[in-house]
Amino acid sequence: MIETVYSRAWLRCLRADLPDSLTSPEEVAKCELASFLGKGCFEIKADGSSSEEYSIKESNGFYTISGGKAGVLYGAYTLIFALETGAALPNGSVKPYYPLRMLNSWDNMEGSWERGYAGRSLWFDIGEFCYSEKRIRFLGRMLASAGINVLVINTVNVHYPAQELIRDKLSGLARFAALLRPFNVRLMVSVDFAMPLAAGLTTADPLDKEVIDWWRERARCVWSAVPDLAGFMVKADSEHRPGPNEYNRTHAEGANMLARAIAPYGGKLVWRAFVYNCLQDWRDTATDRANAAYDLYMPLDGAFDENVILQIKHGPFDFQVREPLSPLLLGLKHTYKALEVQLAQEYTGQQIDIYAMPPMWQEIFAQMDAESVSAVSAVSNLGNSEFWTGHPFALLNLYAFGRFAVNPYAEPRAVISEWAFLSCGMDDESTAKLTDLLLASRSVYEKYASQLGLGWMVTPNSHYGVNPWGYEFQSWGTYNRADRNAVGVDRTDSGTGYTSQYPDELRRLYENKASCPDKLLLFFHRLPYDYMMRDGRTLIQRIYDDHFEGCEAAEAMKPVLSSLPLPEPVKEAALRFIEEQIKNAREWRDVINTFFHRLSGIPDARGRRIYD
Ligand code: GCW
Repeated sequence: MIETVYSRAWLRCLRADLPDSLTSPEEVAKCELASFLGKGCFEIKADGSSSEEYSIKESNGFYTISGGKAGVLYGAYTLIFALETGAALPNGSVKPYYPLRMLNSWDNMEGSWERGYAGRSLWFDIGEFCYSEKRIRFLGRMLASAGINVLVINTVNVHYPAQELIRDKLSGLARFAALLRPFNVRLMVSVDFAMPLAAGLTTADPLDKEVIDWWRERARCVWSAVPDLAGFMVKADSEHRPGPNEYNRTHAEGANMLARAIAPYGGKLVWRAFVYNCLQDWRDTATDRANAAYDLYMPLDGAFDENVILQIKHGPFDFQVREPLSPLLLGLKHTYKALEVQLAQEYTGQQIDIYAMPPMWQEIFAQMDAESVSAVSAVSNLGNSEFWTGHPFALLNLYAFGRFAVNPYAEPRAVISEWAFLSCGMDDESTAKLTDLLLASRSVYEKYASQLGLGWMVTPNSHYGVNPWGYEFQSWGTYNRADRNAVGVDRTDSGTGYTSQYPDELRRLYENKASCPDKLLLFFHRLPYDYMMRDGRTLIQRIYDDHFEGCEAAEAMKPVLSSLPLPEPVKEAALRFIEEQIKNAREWRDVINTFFHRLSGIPDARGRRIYD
C-alpha cells in the first residue's frame, strides 16, 4: 500500500510522530510538551482521576499543568497553542463544556464512506479493520487537540458486515480502541436494531424476552472486549432502517431495551431523532416533513431511560444551508439530548466549495440554551485524502467543532483565525485576510446556492450542484412548490402548522411574514414573486440579486487566495478548488435565475443577463 503523505493539519508546530509506546493521556501530554518546550520547562501533576478538568500556572517561564488524567492532556494542547499563537492562558480551572464531544464517521466497512468527500475510510477496507497505526495515532492527536473525545466508527446505516463489529470483530475493535485511548478518545459503535434477526432469532421485538437476553449477552461480550466503549448509536425506523415501529413498539420502548442492556457498563445509548416518512406522495400538500420529529418525540418526553441520549439534527430537515433551529431541541424538557451537526459538506459544497461553519454554530447556540443539550455530535468530514478533508480549508470545521464542543460560547473569528495561523503559519495580515474570507464563506455559498431558506434545489442523490426541481416530484418530503405566481411552503398556522411547534415568542416571529427573518422567509412562507421585502426590493429581484452577488463574491475569492503566502501544497489545492467553486457558483446563478425568470416572466430590474 502506498502511504499518502498527509497534512499535519493544525499540528504543524508539533513533531510528526509520537513514539508507539505511549499508553496514557498523561504520557502523551509529557511527550508533546517535552518536544515543544524542552524538558525541564514544565511539570505535569495528574491527580489520577478521570476528570477532563485542568489548570495551567506559569512562573518565570516554568509551566505547571494540574488536573485529571485526561485534563492534563487538554491542558498541554491549550498551552502549546497559546504559546504558538500568543493567546492568553486560561485563568483558574477549566474543563470542556460538554462531557460527550462526538465525531460520527459514516464509514462503511468495505472502505467507502457515506457522504464522504475526502477519499476512503481511514480505518476500514474490504470488510475489515485496515489502517496505518501511525495515521490513527496522528488522528488521535488531532481529535484530542481539538477537544473531541468520542469517535463513532461506522455509519448509522449499518449494513453487513458492520453488524459484526459487535460480534466477530471484537478483537479488531479492541485493538483500534487501544490505539486511541492514550488520546482520551473512546469509541462508539452504530448498531443495527434488527441484528437479533441476523443472529438467527425470529424477531427483533424490543419487548421479546429472547431479544432482550440476546442484547444483554452482546453487551457483556462487547464491554468485556472494550471496557471503556462509550456506547451504541442507533438509527431506527428511518430511511428504511429497521426499528421498534415494525413491532408496534414506541421509540422509548426500543431505545430503553438497548439502554438497559448496556447500562451496567456505563454505556450511553444514542438514539437518532432523524425520523420522517421518506415515502411521501409529492401531491400530498398537507404532510410536512419538517413536522415529523417533533410530532413523534414530544409525546415521549420523559419516557427515555437515564442513559439514553436523543440525537437531534440542528434543523427540522437535514443539514440544509439554512434551517431554523429544530423545535424539538427547544421543546423536550425531560430527555437527554445531543445536538447533531454535519461537518461533511453534503449540502454545503462537498468540500469543494469553501464553507466555514463556526458562524452557523454560533447562531445555533445563541438560539438555544447551551445547557439544554448534554452532548454534541458531528458527522465527520475526514477521509484518506492528502489533507484529510479534500479541501484543506474544510479541516477548519473539524477543529472548530471541537472548539465549540469545549466552549459553545466560542467566538467564530477567534477560532477561525487560530486555526488559520496554526495550520498555515502566515504573517498577521495574511492570517486576517484568510480569516475574513473564511468567515464570509457561508454567506457567499448561501447566496448562490440556497437563499431565503429555500433548500433542496440540488442534484438528486449526489446533492452537489444545482437542480431546482430535482427533489420536487420525489418521495422525500422536500418541496419548494414553485409555480408561475409564488414559491415556498406555507408552514404557518394557516399552512402546515409547523410554526406551532415553537415556543410562543419564536412562533410569533416566524408566523408573521413581516417579522420573519429574510434568511428564513421562504422556509416559513409561500410568497408571490412581487412580494415587497423589507429592504424595498421585490422577492424575485432579491432572488436575482443574491445569485449575482453570491457568484461575484465566489469569483472575488480567487485573487485573495492567489495573493496569500499559503504553504504548499495548500496553496496549489486552494487555487485548484476555487476554480471548481466558481464554476459551480456560475451554474447555480444561471440555472436558478433562469428557472425563476421562466416561471415568473419578470425581468431583472438591473438588466443583467439571465438566460431564457
Ligand atoms: O442526509 C441524509 C443522508 C444519508 C444519511 C442520513 C442520516 C446516514 O443523505 O446519507 O444516512 O441523512 O442522517 O441518517
